[in-house]
Amino acid sequence: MDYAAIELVVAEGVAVITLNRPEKLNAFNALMTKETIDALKRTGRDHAVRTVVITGAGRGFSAGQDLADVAGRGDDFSIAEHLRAGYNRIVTLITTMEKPVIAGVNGVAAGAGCGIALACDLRICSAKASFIQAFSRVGLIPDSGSTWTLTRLIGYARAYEMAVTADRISAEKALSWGMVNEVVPHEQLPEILMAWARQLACGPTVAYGLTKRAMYKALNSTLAEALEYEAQLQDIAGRTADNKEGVAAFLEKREPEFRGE
Ligand code: T3D
Repeated sequence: MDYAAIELVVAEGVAVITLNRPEKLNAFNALMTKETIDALKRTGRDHAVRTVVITGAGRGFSAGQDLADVAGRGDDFSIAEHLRAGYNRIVTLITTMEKPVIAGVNGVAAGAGCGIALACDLRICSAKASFIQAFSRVGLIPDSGSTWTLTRLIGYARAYEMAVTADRISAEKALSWGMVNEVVPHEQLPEILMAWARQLACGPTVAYGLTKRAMYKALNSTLAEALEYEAQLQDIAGRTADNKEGVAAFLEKREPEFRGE
């Protein structure tokens, strides 16, 4: 589709958003931020899209904020507004999209690039992938939701260690820490990533979306609140065509054919 700093390809129920500034390790400039927001809105609205993949062109996933742009800012530049209008919207679009979003981490994910990978529902990684909370190297604190996602994924001590050391965490260590779902040989990443995406795109999309909504709410709920919210959302899931199809398929001893409805 019509983008310059990203690519968006939709096929077989899967939208692939490729961050596409490989010469800068897909660092985010204003255009890439704007286009990523647009692509996430578009794919979120498109009922034909049942899974979204975010990956990077070349040898990186994303090196975060383009630091060349930072150097050119005036004194009146508001970083808070920059975050609200950019990374915060990207992270919110990913985490509230009621369909699975998979990060295909093909290489280094640093700074806001790391935050965006962590905001996705699943992370499928190349063995060459790595994660760097690079912010403190440039005198900043973690942003793009990293203070929230990373502390929940790996716990405070490891999250704080990553933040203050800005050390590179290998894909294997990320797997052992519970930051990522699978690490695969580098050459096989595109194939395995798309196998995950196509499988999820054939699933009960409404239930997948409601699961995401329920789990996010549960992260800040009491058990009693989570039980009640599950009941409310199950009421919605239980009225979908995919629920009827799943039950029928079980009783007829066949594979279900979910349509995402
Ligand atoms: O102020 C605000 O906007 C607040 C928001 C902050 C959000 C953030 O993301 S802050 C953190 C910003 N990111 C970083 O600090 C990471 C900077 N990059 C690196 O530390 C290294 O590039 C990596 C460790 C990620 C990878 O290292 P390496 O050795 O594999 O690659 P490289 O040679 O450093 O980079 C390759 C090219 O990409 C190079 O360009 P060149 O010299 O070949 O023309 C390099 O300058 C460029 N590049 C990499 N990261 C960025 C970048 N250019 C601009 N901005 C970058 N972030």
